Amino acid sequence: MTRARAFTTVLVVWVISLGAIALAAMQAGAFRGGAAGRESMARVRAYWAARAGVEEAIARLARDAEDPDESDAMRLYSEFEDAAEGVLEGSSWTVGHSVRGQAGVLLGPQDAHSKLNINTMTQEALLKLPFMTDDVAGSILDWTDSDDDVRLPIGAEVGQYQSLAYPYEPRNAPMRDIQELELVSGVLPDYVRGEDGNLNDRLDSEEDDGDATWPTDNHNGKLDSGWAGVLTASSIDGDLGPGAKPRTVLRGTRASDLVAALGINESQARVISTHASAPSAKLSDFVRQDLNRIPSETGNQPIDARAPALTRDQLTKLLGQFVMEEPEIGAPGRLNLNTCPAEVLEYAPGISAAAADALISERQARATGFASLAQLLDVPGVSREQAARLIDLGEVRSNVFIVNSVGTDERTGVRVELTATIDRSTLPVLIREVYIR
Ligand SMILES: [Ca+2]
Ligand SMILES: [Ca+2]
Ligand SMILES: [Ca+2]
Ligand SMILES: [Ca+2]
Repeated sequence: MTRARAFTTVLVVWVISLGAIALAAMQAGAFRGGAAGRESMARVRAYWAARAGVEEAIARLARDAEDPDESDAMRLYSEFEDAAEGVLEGSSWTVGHSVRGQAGVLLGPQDAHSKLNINTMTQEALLKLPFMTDDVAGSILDWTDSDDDVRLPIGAEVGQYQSLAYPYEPRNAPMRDIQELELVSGVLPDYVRGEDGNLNDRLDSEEDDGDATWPTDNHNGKLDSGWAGVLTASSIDGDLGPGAKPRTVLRGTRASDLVAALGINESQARVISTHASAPSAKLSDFVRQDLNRIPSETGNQPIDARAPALTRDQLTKLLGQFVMEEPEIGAPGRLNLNTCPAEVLEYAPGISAAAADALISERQARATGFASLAQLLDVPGVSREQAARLIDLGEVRSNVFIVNSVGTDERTGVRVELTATIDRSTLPVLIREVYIR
């Protein structure tokens, strides 16, 4: 009896002990589940805040696309800045970006057109980049050109990539993403990223703490990014001109239609339409020289030596409302001369340092930026030839912006980062790509 009781007691204690262990395990599980639940709720709140930041930017871009202020090229950017911070219930967002070599994080989306499009770069232009060599520049051009012929003296085509342990093929078409550069033979990720280890165009804490964490950085409060700080693959050219109206293709437009569209006389219209029919003609040719000096295709004789020069107003209309030929869908974007940093101009082909300096100081003096390309002719220290070259590669408005929006749950500090590429090269505004971190 005693033994049985003792047994029972032991059994009960054992059962109770097991029960206690089970209960403790269940409580621990419930605690972990609760923490996970709280964490995921915090992530949901942070996500919606980040998303609100992206939507605010899209709303500003759509409004500007539908109702542009043609006298103020910078209005969109101040509206972006106004919408760059906000709060939802229990959470907040910040939209920001960093500019290579400048301090901290600036409010608002990154203008993709403030960088040079990699798909427009020549060998000569590529060679100005730090760490660039002839063979890497050749390999980049081989990566994007459509053929399989290895560039001389040295480049890389399909054979080079097929001989790797993990073979792949070059795109043989324009790059879609700046990260794609890292696949090109001879390119190291460090060249592309510099201190911007996560390639989000934003100075993050781990990118400004020296060697404490990857990536290595110089802890100077500035994002010393690599090639990706001056190059992009995201900018897109479009056919929308001032007032978001489609531009007219100049080549093939009848002289009589030009008279009405530009407010010019018949001899001016004839020079423009005759010159535009030449395959090598560029819109910038009408800036390079006055109409009475534009030669005919066959010789050095002017088309019409008595054609009056275009007035500023006529030239503004010509450059704003016309394109030489129909742009291809998704063609590489042009550089925005209102927003490109001085450093990006250093890598722009054919632009002298003096002209770049003059452009930047004139721009700083104009709160509304350059409202039209024709205003480049007013920049002291920029020759007509330099103005024409700026017009060949540049624009005064942008189509594509990259919105990096960080949502933060106020109570837990949990963050969600959304990076959305938004595009108004056609209307309505499109979201091309979204990354979530
Ligand atoms: Ca190729
Ligand atoms: Ca970063
Ligand atoms: Ca670091
Ligand atoms: Ca730095």
